[in-house]
Amino acid sequence: MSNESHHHHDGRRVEDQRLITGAGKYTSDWSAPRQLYGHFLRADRAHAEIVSVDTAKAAAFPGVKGVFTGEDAVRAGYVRAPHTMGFPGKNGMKARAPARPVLAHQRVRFVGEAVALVVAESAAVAQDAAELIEIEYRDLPSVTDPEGALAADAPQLSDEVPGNLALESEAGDEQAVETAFAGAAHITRAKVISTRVAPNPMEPRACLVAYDPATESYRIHSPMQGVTTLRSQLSSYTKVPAEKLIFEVRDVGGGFGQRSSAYPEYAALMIASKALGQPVKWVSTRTDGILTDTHGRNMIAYGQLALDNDGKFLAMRLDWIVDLGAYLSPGAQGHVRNTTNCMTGVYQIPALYASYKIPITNTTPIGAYRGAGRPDIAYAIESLVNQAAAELNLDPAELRRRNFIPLEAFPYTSPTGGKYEIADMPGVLKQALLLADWDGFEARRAKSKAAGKLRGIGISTVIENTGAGNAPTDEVEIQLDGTGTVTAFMVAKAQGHGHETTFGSIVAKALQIPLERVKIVQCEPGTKLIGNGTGGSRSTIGAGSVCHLAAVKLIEEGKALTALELNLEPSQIEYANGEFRSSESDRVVKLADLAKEQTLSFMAEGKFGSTYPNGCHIAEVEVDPDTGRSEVVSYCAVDDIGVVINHSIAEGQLHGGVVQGAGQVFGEQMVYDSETGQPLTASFMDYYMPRAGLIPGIRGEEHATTSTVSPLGVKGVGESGCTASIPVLVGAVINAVRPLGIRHLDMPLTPARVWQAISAAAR
Ligand code: MCN
Repeated sequence: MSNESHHHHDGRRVEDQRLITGAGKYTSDWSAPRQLYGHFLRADRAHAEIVSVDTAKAAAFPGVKGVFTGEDAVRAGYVRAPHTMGFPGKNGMKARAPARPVLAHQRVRFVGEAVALVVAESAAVAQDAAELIEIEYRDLPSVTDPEGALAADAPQLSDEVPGNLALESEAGDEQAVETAFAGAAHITRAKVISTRVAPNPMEPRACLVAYDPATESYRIHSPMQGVTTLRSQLSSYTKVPAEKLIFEVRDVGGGFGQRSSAYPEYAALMIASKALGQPVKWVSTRTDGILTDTHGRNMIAYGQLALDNDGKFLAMRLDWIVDLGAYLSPGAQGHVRNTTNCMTGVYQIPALYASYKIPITNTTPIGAYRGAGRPDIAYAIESLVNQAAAELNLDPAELRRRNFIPLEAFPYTSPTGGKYEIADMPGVLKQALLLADWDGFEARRAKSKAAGKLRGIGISTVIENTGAGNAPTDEVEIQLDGTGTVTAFMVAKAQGHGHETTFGSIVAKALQIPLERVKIVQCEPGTKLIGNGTGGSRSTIGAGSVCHLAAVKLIEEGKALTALELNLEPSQIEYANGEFRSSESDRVVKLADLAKEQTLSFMAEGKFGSTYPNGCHIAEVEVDPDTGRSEVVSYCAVDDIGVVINHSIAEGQLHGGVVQGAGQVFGEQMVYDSETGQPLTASFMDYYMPRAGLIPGIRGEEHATTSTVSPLGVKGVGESGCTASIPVLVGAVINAVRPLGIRHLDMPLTPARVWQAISAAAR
């Protein structure tokens, strides 16, 4: 986002010196006196009855302190995973969730499910001993494909979930859509699949639990995205009161949605630490993580878009199949609900209807993953729009222009109840077309062709909801001490987002003091504060805004204290640059003076609704017809993220999101063998990760409209890149090969897949 305001006031990320010099403290950097080490034995099959588990040899192995199984989990009552599927079902249906003991009991339902926990003096001993556990399984047929799971003859995962259907739901007005389709001049149809991906944050999942019998409390170190939700989920899983679960976390190496959930491993470690009277630490391997960190996406949409003779959208219908994996994860709902919120995209579509079939399968449970449903709905709509433009031989930019929600229609309530604040789509589009030199594309295509390459251009115009969390409120406490240092406490949790810089600068700006005098502390152990976790790109709207409110409160209360001291009225006191003064007095009261007797505390809270960041991305690719390899040769992004706190951090967030989307487009995918249910991509040997060179320098610009949702005027940015980049990159590749007669390609657009499509088209 290189506009002029970009260069002067950003400053470096204050956390980076620590994070890039190895001075960060991640979960496995914590150790507790007398700590033991855990290793989880995991199911090596997708679906089976557990006939027997014999732990005798493992328990007798030198150095082993304890072996725990599903029996222990059932005895502890840790059997009902919390889930959020409160999404209203069709005809009053409620979500059906299979029980999930924290260690598998009687049945395993996916490869990787934890069956036993071995605790020993070292991690290596625990791992060796786990090999001695003898489990007799009776194999059951498995199903890993969500459409297959809904078939009448599909293997059944759970008596509690008849037909493997966890929930059936709908949104919008089916009748209105049918009427509109009956009168339409043209109907575009497409099956759009948002593939299953593994989140793969840099820091592997890990957990250290120390039980304290004196207070019956558990001290827990684990990578997380915020304490409030995680603590209440773990409490509901274990029935241990939330105040007895004390989290202590310093740095977190990436999250992407996956860290917001309570995992069964954490609860199993609680059982072990309590039983053995010693702390127990577990660090996952990369393969553990790929198998058991909640996966993302895996949504299939059968989409239909009806248009009139002028290319105006009349109606859209989406029939979704949304896989949840073997169990309902705590984060199961978010991505389903988000597809309804932004179901119109940026377009005026008078009639909308979506149906949802939400099955369980013999696969890793699914949770929120960067964008959580918003990339999926954007991909579905944008694919339909691009395909409609191609079928009608219209410029896809022009088709969009005809159908945008006009500026004067904001605030806009979508047919499914999304309340869009403001988005200047015609303006965003115009700016992006110029930036990308849209009109010069045919000349560039001809040039590529002369060099033997197929050039394609893609465009996406997207909007998404950010903000509005589940916590009742976001609280921030600011403490002012006798050195004049201001410390802001909150329960959002950065995982690489630069909150120490951005939230620090929000406080510093409000107080007109240097950033060096502000400290940001997130999720202090035992904190009483509540608030939303860092997810849904809501931290700046929520915790960030409340940082501002708390600083304003400090100024107001500081004026009252100064007035007392100077024998004046608060209205006679002015504040600037860390100093209180009055025209009635020649004394100056500094921030440090206020707190010289004792540290002062200022509390603020706020609850904010959704903001709607939006943007237009345009990318160009060159496809090599001989190898099927796509190279991204240009990437332009014009985004409206409201007021920007720190331009280089916002730009970094956008880049990260774009490349994460590109990873899904070009290679990332969790693949299961349909016969055996075995995952085929459970290590980096087989699971593709995007590299830095995948996307060339992104040319970005801002097109800001100020949000009125929060006092800062900001909109979220943490996920926007992902939402926009998936449709734009897929669209660009399809555009490149369309002259060969190829109309559709499914992700991932690996060289092999594209080459096969090109070869088939040539026959
Ligand atoms: N920001 C800004 N101006 C704005 C909006 C944001 O300067 N108008 C800054 C913020 O102050 C913050 C960063 O940009 O430092 C992201 O802010 P925001 O959009 O509020 O999002 P969150 O902080 O709530 O982050 C969550 C979001 C999500 S949901 C995922 S998933 C994701 C993402 O952030 N996971 C990430 N970005 C990630 N970045 C890193 N490094 N690691 C992850 O796991």
